[in-house]
Order: sequence, then C-alpha cells, then structure tokens
Amino acid sequence: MMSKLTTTEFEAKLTKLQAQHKALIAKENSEVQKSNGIYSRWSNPIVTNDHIPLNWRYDFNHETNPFLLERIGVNATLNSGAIKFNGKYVIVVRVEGVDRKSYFAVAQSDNGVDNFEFWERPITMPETEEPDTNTYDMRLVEHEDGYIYGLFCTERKDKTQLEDTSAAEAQCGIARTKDLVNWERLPDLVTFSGQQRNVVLHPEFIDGKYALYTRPQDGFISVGGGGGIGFGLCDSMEKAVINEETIIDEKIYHTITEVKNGQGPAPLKTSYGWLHLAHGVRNTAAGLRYVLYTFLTDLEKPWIITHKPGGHLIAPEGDERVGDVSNVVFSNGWIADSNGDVFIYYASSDTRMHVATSTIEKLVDHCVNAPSDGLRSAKSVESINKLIDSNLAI
Ligand code: M1P
Repeated sequence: MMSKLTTTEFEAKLTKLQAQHKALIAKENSEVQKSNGIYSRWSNPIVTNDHIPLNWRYDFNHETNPFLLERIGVNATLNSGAIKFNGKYVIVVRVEGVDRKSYFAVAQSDNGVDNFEFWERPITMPETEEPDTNTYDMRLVEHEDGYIYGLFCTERKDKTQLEDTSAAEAQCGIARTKDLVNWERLPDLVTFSGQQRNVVLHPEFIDGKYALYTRPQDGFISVGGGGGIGFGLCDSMEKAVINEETIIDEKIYHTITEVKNGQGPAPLKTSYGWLHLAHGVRNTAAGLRYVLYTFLTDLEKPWIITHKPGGHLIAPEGDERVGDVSNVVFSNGWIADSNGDVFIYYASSDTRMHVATSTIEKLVDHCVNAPSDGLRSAKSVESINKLIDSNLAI
C-alpha cells in the first residue's frame, strides 16, 4: 500500500506533472501530406482533456491532497466555437467533466494549429430563471450589431416525462459578450418547434432582422418527422422569438443526411455566396455516423442553396473513428483569415479537438464544381462518365 507522499515526493510528482503538461501544450503540429487537395488534416489533436490546466483538476496543497490525486476529472474536450480575437485564434471549447456536465472554456493559439492554451478560468455562464442542466456546442458569431454572440444548446430534464430519467429537452441558449470573459445571458430562443439544437446566428441583419439557422426536432435525439436545417428571422436577440421556420436543407433518404443534419458554425461571406459547413447523420448497423459537408447559399438570400456538392467533406478517419461516441466528426467553429486561409475546427467521436486547413478559394471551387448528389446509383455513374469523357477529350 502506498503511504502518503513526503514533501519531497509531492514536489517531485507535481514538478513532473507540470513538465508533462507544458510539453503537451508546446508540442508542434504538422500538416498531413495525404490529402484530397480540398483540405489538409493535421497530425495531432489540438486540444484534449490532458490540455486542461492542472490547477483546474488538482489540489496543489500537500496537506489536503497528500497523494497528489486528481480531484476534478475532465472526460472530453469537443465541439468548439471559434473566432479570431485580438489577433489570436480563439476557440470556446465544450469541456465535459467526468460528471457528464459540459461547460465552456476559452483556449487560444498564435497560429491556429498548435500550442492552444486555456485562459485562466472556464467561462462563468450566467443562468436564466430556469437553470440549465447541461450547456454545450457554442456557435460564436461576431454580429454586425457589435456584440459577439454565443448560441449554445441548453439541456434540461423533460418534465413531461418524469418517470423516464433520460428524457431531456434541448433548446437554444443565448449569451453575448465583448471580451469572451464577461457574458450577458439573454432569454432562450423561443420557436414553435418542440426542441432545438444546432441553432446558429447569421452574422448580418436580413431586412433589418436577426437571422438564425435552426434545427427543429420532435425529440431529444430523434428529430422525428421534421428536421433539416431551418431558417427564421427575429426582431431582437434580447427576446428572441422565431414565429416561422423554413427548412432550407432537408434530410433525404439514402444520403449523408438521411437521419438528421445541422448547421455547423456561422457561414463565411465570400464573393460567390455564403459558405456553409454542416453535419449530416446516417444510421448504420454500428450506430449513427456523423460527417461534415459544405454548401453555398445566395449572398442576398442566405436561405437559398445555390451549390451543394454530393457527399461529405470530412468523415471520421483512423483514430478519429473511436471515442465516447464513435464514428462522429462534428464542427461548430471555423476561422477565415483575411488572406483566405480557413481553419476548420472539428471534434472526433465526441472526445477531442482537431483542425483541418483549407482556403476560401478551394472550398468554393469544391462547392461549385464537384457534382451534386444525384440520389441514385445510376446518376453517380453518369457523373463519373462525364468526368472521364472530358478527361479523354483533353
Ligand atoms: O454525439 C454526436 C452529436 O450529437 C448531437 O448532435 P445532433 O443534435 O446534431 O445529433 C449533439 O449532442 C452533439 O453535441 C454531439 O457531438
């Protein structure tokens, strides 16, 4: 049996923990050479549960922690919002404790691909009169009204089904800030759909109103008969109410969005239209499979899809396939630099964060020129034959 650590042993163990943590944060990342040309993966996850500061997890007092044990464990670091803030690449990470409660924490990097370091403390998110049981998946948007908004999922017990302890209700929580430290919590979004997840604020006013991408759903996991990426307008974010939601990208049989889909981060404005990233979900014998896809919408009417390549942009690969919820990639944050570089922040299998890099030009080119989903095998072969014919004609 191990006895309590002596002062020397305690200090040596703490020094070792701190050195390992420092080395992890300082680890350089490298671009993976194998690529389809549209984007590049990077070899290391950018944020894992081991990146969480030690003083959030360990009691450093020898008297009260004689074995130097971890007191507050972190299970996963996943679905992160992203924004360029004061010249840094900043992500607001969904940190999930070992108690299953998720909270938000800001991490920043100088180059967007490695050395992500957490700010001093996790975000203290004010609650509404109806406290959240769980908060997660923040979409960060610098709106033209001057605020940075964080829209996230707030989950509470479904009080209409008290006998079922896993019955929950998802709605859209709204908060705004100027500094990512002090947050003003606003009332939750009101819509006339049963539940909402993956709600995202469009960065610009549309006809003087706030525009939001929604994802109406009948149940907590299942979207039921509805679903698809919705779009709606509201007069104010201080009392946000969407009276009418229009489905702009529906779920379709035998596609990557057969079971459900959801808008990822806020779209990026390009001269060809708004560039979107979203996730699509299909069912398999091994469970749900989440992939990322992209599309363009009209600049003036962002609820109208102008180009949508068939299939996924990013699907889980290698180690990404395995985690708490395996076979999932999910993104709710990306950053476009003024030179056109794009940093796509995505989580794999609800466990850790990664980055993939591309450019606006490449992503737009992919949207415009890759064939759309013909919805039938024969149409897929038709697209390939068209490509072969044009190649033969060169
Ligand atoms: O487990 C995969 C994802 O499931 C949910 O997303 P959606 O509502 O689109 O199915 C969310 O809980 C998300 O956080 C999670 O990554």
